[in-house]
Amino acid sequence: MKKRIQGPGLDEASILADARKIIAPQIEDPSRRSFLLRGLTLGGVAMLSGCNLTDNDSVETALSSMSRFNDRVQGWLFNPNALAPTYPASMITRPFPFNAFYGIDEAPTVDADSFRLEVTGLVADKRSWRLEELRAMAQADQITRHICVEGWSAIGRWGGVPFSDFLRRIGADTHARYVGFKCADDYYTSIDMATALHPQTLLALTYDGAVLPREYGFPMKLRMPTKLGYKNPKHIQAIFVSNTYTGGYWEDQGYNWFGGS
Ligand SMILES: Nc1nc2c(c(=O)[nH]1)N[C@H]1C(S)=C(S)[C@@H](COP(=O)(O)O)O[C@H]1N2
Ligand SMILES: [Mo]
Repeated sequence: MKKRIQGPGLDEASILADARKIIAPQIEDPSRRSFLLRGLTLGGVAMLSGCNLTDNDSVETALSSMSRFNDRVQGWLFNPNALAPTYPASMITRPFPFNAFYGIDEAPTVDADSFRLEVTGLVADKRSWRLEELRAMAQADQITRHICVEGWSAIGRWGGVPFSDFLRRIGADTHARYVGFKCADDYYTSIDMATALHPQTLLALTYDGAVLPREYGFPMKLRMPTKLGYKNPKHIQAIFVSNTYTGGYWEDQGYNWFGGS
């Protein structure tokens, strides 16, 4: 059975190790997890992904399809009403760390007056937005923890427009799968609609009561305390609603797409 689906040069042990990494996080019950992981065969990988493992390309396709499957399972497990912890102002990390795929001096400079937020895709109202128009909407505030996969976390205070208010204002199709973001640097990402609508997901315009500083994402970032740092786009320039998977800057390099709890 194994031999039939195994093409020349395919390393069974490493394929199974990769497949286990992909399905491990989303199975909560540890006894079921070890059962599923121990029992996983190349035939199982082929079955879960609907791909024939005949060459390295099809292994890649199979693993990436399992990864999409894993994203969907994480989406099903996501509790849209569970709130991330919030903290008192005394616990804010000072100074708040900077992180990007470049140094702090290279953070993009965006001109506030000429800035327009582009809105495209499955939305009723595609007109672009000036910063003042976003500032005129009802604002919310949160003190939450940002967790970066590089091994640090920090508590910060962000203010801005609850993203679900914004999505409703632009007449977004909230049954669409994804909301995507393009940023003023080369960074881009996309998130699941359930997280986009989560009550703590904020289109953040301020940090600690002042205009969001350049290095922390001016003119706006999407703040999601339910997701890891790399899912929180800074310097947002364009937002689109879509049913097509578009990945992300880190996600396309192997980071988990769902990236959250
Ligand atoms: N546009 C853009 N957004 C980004 C990044 C980036 O490089 N560019 N890095 C991500 C990562 S990995 C982290 S940890 C946080 C860091 O945000 P901070 O500088 O406010 O700490 O931004 C995220 N969003
Ligand atoms: Mo990060």
